[in-house]
Amino acid sequence: MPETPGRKEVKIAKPAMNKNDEIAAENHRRIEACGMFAVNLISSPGSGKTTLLEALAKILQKDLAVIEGDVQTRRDAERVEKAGSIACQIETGGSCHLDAQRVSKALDEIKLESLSCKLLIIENVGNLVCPSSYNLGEHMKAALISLPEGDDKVLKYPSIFRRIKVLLITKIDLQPQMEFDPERAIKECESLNQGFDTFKLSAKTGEGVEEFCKYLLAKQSMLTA
Ligand SMILES: Nc1nc2c(ncn2[C@@H]2O[C@H](COP(=O)(O)OP(=O)(O)OP(=O)(O)O)[C@@H](O)[C@H]2O)c(=O)[nH]1
Ligand SMILES: [Mg+2]
Repeated sequence: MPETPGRKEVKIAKPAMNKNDEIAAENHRRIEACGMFAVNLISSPGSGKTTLLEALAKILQKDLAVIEGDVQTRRDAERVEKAGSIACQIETGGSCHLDAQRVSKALDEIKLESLSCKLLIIENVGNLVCPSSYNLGEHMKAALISLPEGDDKVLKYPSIFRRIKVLLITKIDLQPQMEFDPERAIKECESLNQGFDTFKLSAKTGEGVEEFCKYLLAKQSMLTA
């Protein structure tokens, strides 16, 4: 293009997200080639992500592989391994979310292509905001809200609730002690998102866990049908 005097051509850099999405697409391709269904599990710290994964690991054993994301420590991966599943820890060293590049390295570390798991669950760093913008290569995002957090969180942190395919209302065993109206959280989520399923569960009593497990396995079998 001829240059107009006084005007400078400005090259616009590719947005950072494009690179992430490219790597996420490659992660997705690798996961699908192994016949696994992948979930990106997102919530505030302490909502019960790892406790749910321990409960799923007890049922699924080596049919489940988990990638754990935390700022620091290998604690969550150790918990999942102890419960019987394959686990790999990502320590972000400060970052408040996982990205596709880190997950790609973790897929290498667990030797994805040599596994014969049905499900891959990625526990994101405990944070309700930042993880929502980064695709990791998953088939679906699932968000947890636990009863002690309060039933008003969906509209306060809408970005993740717009993107989820599953809403998990956790620590349901605490219902008698908590002023938490599950229907309020579900209704507010419906105002943002018309395509999600809901499970109310307790990883402590086991309520709803088997049902959620069957749901995930049904999603996996649809991949290979
Ligand atoms: N009553 C009750 N407590 C639960 C349940 N699930 C988890 N907890 C408790 O909640 C606390 C936090 O659980 P974690 O599973 O470590 O939470 P997390 O979401 O993995 O936390 P981060 O990895 O730090 O983000 C622990 O003390 C658990 O025992 C549940 O279903 N009922
Ligand atoms: Mg955890």
